[in-house]
Amino acid sequence: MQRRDFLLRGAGFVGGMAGGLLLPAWARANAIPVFPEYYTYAGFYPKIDPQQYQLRCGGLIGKPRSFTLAELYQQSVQPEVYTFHCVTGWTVANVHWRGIQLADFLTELQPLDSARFVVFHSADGVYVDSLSLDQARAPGVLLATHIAGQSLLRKGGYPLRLLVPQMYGYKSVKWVNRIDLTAERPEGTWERDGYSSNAYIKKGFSWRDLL
Ligand SMILES: Nc1nc2c(c(=O)[nH]1)N[C@H]1C(S)=C(S)[C@@H](COP(=O)(O)O)O[C@H]1N2
Ligand SMILES: [Mo]
Repeated sequence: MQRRDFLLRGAGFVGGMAGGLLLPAWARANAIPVFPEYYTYAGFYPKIDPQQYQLRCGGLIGKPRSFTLAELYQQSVQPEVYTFHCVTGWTVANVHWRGIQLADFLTELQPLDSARFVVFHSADGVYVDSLSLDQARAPGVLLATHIAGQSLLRKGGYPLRLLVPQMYGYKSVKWVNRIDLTAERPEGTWERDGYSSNAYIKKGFSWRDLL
């Protein structure tokens, strides 16, 4: 890690604690915010070699496709600022993301008429979640490659994570390496435990309401 990055990360933490008011805007935009937890349902943080990485896309699309990280970075231009909500109650305010608008990416994949769901698989080999095509095409849903202007952290899903800003964090699959279009919705990792597949964030809503 560069010394500058290190300082900025530290500054981001302090800035976050103080509601971001102590830091000039440039420093806030450049500091990777600290998330209270970096979850790994699989029990480890996949270490992905950017040279080897491929995003494989298949199922009910025109033809199977595969994208290198360089190809994805080229398309990753959409900036979005969102507050991130985990269903357990923690939030991280005003996170600066950059990524590929999922709606555009899906257009490129040419879903067949029979396709109704988009399924996201993690390189951890375990974590899975899905969106309906309508949910996937909503504005702001990203295949995120960058946070605060830098590549994602390894524990934060490097090199690619889904970001569904309208929904609780469990929908935002980290280390995405496969996207399939399907006619049926497979059960997601948390849905198996009883959580709703429609995880829209609501004010004054507790995680218990989703069960
Ligand atoms: N592959 C994978 N993706 C995941 C998870 C996980 O355990 N494994 N946890 C989810 C949950 S519950 C949340 S709240 C967010 C948290 O993002 P973070 O781990 O970067 O803080 O990631 C989501 N994506
Ligand atoms: Mo979560």
